[in-house]
Amino acid sequence: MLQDQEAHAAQMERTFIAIKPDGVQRGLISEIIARFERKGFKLVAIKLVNPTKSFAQKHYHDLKERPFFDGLCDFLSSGPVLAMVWEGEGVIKYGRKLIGATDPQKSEPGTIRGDLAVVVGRNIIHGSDGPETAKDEINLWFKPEELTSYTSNQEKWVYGVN
Ligand code: IDP
Ligand code: MG
Repeated sequence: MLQDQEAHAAQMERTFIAIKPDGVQRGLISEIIARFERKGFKLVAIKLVNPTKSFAQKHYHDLKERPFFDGLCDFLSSGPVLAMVWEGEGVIKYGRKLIGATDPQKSEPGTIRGDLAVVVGRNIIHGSDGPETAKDEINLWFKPEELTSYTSNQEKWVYGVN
């Protein structure tokens, strides 16, 4: 069924996705990007960054009481992270589905963590867990001028928008 342009625009969302240092070091950037791209989601921002430990602590502030917090922040700040923003209908929730469960031992085969990672401390990828965190994380990692806005050539075929 064809959607109209307004309904489509109203359902568009953005999420923050990051390939952690283990995913970068293991050469999994193209594999991971391909999964989001082939699905039909649209890349609107991307950069390779070396976050400081205090930046990592900001990113994971919700987890500061957890015993693994310090090691997690050391790890995130240990090497390059590929920071991205992906756009699409339902991309926040579905991005988490593509990623799989936090613990790769529990992630389904077919998911990124299920197929490509083994332990929770090296689960290769981060994805925002809801609309509020998506907004906060995009603002933390990107300046407004680093976010692009464009109509992809595929859009009418992915969404059936007339
Ligand atoms: P998520 O990445 O699936 O959203 P969160 O619960 O938000 O999972 O945890 C953030 C990150 O902290 C995880 O991706 C993982 O790298 C790490 N982490 C979570 N639980 C544990 C644990 O029990 N031990 C070690 N690291 C953990
Ligand atoms: Mg999380």
